Amino acid sequence: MQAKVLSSGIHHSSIPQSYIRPESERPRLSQVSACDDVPIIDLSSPDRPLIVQKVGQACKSYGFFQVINHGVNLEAVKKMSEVAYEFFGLSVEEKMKLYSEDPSKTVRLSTSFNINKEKVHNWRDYLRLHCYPLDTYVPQWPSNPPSFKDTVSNYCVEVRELGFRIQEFISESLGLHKDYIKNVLGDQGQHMAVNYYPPCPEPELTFGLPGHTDPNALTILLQDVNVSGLQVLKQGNWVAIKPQPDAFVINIGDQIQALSNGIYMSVWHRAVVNSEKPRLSVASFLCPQDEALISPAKPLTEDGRGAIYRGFTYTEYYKKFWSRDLQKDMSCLELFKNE
Ligand SMILES: O=C(O)CCC(=O)C(=O)O
Repeated sequence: MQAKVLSSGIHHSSIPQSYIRPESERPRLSQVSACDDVPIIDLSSPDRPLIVQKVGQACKSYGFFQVINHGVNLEAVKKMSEVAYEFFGLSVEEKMKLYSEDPSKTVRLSTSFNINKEKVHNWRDYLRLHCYPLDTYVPQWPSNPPSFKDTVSNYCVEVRELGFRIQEFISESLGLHKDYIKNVLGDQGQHMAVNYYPPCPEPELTFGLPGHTDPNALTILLQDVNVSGLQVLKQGNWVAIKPQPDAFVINIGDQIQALSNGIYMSVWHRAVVNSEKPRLSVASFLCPQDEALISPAKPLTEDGRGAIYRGFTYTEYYKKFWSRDLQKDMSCLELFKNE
């Protein structure tokens, strides 16, 4: 099969035309400053009300935060990064066995975002895995590198627990019962995107991933500690998030924005590339059960604004999300607003 991935060993001295963004959409890297007040929340604090308060503040003003002392085994995290690098270092023939452009596939290696729907491509390869229930999906995962299945399964179990803890903090911070989000989302799905951004000869002209919000409920992102690339939109400006050792970046997704009746923000974020080093990130997405009915929590609609969003199932939402290009100007959630 023809190599369609960027991690094919082919060296590019300039980027192909199909990756070049129009002038008005480029990342303008020199105008991006470092975010100097990233909320960092220590989850080992015995003061639970303080954690809840900090989570609430971060969700309202940024839609994202970082957690440290999060309880996920640091050795499991290290091994996850190592096996991910090993996977992208495999021969192109080996990797292409998993290649697919069909977003409905539960295991696939792909490139860019939605290569058949988008006008301009992104400088990214990614391995996308469904991860829950593990028994169903692990047999379909790559068996090369040989440690892949065990390492990634362990990581998935730990990260899922962390996600549930954070959902409790978020529920409480909205004045809801701690299990509110978990109860509404049902038996949550879990997906993973292992993103690999090869060095790019012209990083000013393209993105690893352009600005987007995540369609799911909560994202737990492991950043490459040695190579920056994540940027978030803060008060209309893109700011760079410096990787913090032993931390996860937590992003509020569209479903929590909807449940919170727009009080919390599904954060706009993007990944930029650089000319020197490959970069890796591992995004774990907790997603509502397919049939879960998502609508603003009743107590949050009683301030005179009513429900901003109409009710929808996650299946409906997810289909809509993948039928579009990742657009930098409008979140998919806009399409679910009440008149
Ligand atoms: O690579 C990153 O830092 C961001 C990844 C991301 O936004 C995604 O996978 O949706």
